[in-house]
Amino acid sequence: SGLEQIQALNLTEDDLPSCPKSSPFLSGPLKVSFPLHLTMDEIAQKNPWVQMGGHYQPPNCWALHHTAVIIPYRARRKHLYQLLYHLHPFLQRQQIHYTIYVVHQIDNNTFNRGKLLNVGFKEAMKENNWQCIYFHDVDLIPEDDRNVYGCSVLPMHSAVAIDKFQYKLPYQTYFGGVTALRPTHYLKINGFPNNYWGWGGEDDDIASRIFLNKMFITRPPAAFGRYRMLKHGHDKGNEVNPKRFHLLSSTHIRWRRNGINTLNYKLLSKEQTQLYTNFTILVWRRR
Ligand code: UDH
Repeated sequence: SGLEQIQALNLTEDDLPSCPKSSPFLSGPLKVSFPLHLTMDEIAQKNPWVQMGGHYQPPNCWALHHTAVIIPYRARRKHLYQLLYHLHPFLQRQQIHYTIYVVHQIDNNTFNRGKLLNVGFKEAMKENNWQCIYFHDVDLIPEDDRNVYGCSVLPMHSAVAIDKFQYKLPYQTYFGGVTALRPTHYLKINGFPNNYWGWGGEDDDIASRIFLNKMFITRPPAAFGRYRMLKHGHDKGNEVNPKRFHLLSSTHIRWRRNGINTLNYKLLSKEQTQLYTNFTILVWRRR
């Protein structure tokens, strides 16, 4: 294949023309459906250009975007398969260079989305000098491929219009679901907070961190930033966090000493599967 040829030749930025600003393969609005009984093999067969570990690079041009997609995960296998099934073709049509990383919290502690995203950032940056980090919930399926997964100079909130919220922003400063930052900006705000256990608040905390650092967020046009949310009930171990409002009231005091600079976890394993790189981790929780 073209990709193998390029790898064999070890081509670099100097050997390939840049990809065009707008990919000729975009289709715009997508008809999103959810096939039953998906398997990894089936999805892999549909994406022969994706390499082990969930890695892809356009074969004929040098990508304009180098993006790590990080998915916080526990016990949502069906959602993960649906997301991989939709996201791989979506990203390939955008002609970007990317890898999909899944950060799996395997312990029985309360779920901690912020911490998992910090782990994803740290581990992904060890693998490659990514220029853009996408933080992507497992249950959000994009509906328009003009929503390009690359970073601009501003932190990006991509999940602008979700069906569950009648395709409207639930509130103006909402920064949840699918967001992206350049590593320099992520480090400047000290990443996500590590101490939001259970559902809610960590997305508002990172929004505060951005504003406290005098940055602004940007969004794609609502027609592009459309998503369908996969249905799910209440997850065991991700109960609504009653402390979230209290924590949010002191973000301005805590953000410098709670984040990527105070992250602790244990990486149990790293596996390359056909469609993603998996980090299995234990989070620590002080009692
Ligand atoms: N997640 C898991 N497993 C869990 C919990 C969360 O993988 O057990 C991940 C997953 O990527 C998910 C994300 O964390 O998409 C966010 O969690 P969520 O889907 O529960 O949050 P969201 O705000 O849910 O998207 C909206 C409806 C949930 C109602 C429960 C609280 N009112």
